[in-house]
Amino acid sequence: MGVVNVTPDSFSDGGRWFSADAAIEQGLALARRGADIVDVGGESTRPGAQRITSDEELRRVGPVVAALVEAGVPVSIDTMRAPVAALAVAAGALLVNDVSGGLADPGMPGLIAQTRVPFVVMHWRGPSADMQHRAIYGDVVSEVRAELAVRVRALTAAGVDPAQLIVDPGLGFAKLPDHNWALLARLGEVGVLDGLDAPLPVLVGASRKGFIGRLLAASDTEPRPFAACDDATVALTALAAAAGAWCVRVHAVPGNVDAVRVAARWRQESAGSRQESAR
Ligand code: PMM
Repeated sequence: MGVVNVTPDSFSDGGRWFSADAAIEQGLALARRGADIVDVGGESTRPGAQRITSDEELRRVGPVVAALVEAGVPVSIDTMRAPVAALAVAAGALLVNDVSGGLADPGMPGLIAQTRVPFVVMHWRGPSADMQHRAIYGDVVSEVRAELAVRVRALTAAGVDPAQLIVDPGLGFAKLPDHNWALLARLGEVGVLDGLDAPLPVLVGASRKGFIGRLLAASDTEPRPFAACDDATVALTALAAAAGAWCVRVHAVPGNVDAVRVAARWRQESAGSRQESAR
C-alpha cells in the first residue's frame, strides 16, 4: 500500500502532495512502482494534529480519488469520517482505512456493513491532538488485541462480515517507541482475537515513523529525519512480511516491494520445509 497524504502537515511527507495535481501524479507513480493499492488521506494524524472539517477533507481527497480510479489505480481511502468514506467508495475506492477503527464516527460501522468493502480497523485510543497521553500499557500486545477485539465485536454487531476486516496495531498512535517495537516483535499475535475462529489479516504502518528515527538517532541524539528512514522501513517491511503481515503501508514503494517479494519466498520455503519435516 503506497501512501498519498493530501495534507499540508503530515509528518512524513507534509505538504509535498497537497495540490490535487501533485497528489494524483504521486498516486500514479506509486502504482507504476508496484503498489497494489494507493491509500489517499486528507487529514493529518501526526501527534498533536487538529481535526479539519469534513468539507475540507472532501475537497482535498475527492478529485484525487476520482482521478486515480479513472486511471485504473486501486484506491483506498484513509478517513475517520463515514461521509468521506461513502463518497470515496461511490467513486470507486476499494477499501476504507480508518485509523479510529470505526470509533470516531458512529456512522462508519453501518456504512461498512452496507457497502461490504474491506475495512482496516486500526488500534486507536483517541484523537491525535492528545493521543500520546494515552500511551499507558501493562502488556501492550494483550491490551491492543483486547481493544481491537472490542472494535471487531462492535462492527460485526452492526452487520459487518468479519471477512471484510483487517486489523492494524496503530504504530505511533498512543504508543511510545517501546510499545511500537513490542507490537512489531509479536506481530503474529496481533490478528488473533478472542471471539473469532481464525486470525484476521494484519496491516502494518511503520513507514518513516518517529520511532525509527529515534532508533537511528545520531550520536547527538537528534532523531534521524524521516526521509532518511526509508532503508530501515524496508528492513521492517521484510521482517513484518516474513512474520505474516498481510499488507504494509509505505511512502517509498520500490524497496518495500522487493522486501515483500523476498519475504514471500522465504515464507514459502519455510512452509515447505515444515511440511517435509512433518512427513
Ligand atoms: N498511519 C498514518 C496514517 N494512516 N493508517 C493505518 N492503517 N495505519 C497506520 O499506521 C497509519 C494510517 C500516519 O502516518 P503518515 O502521516 O505517514 O501517513
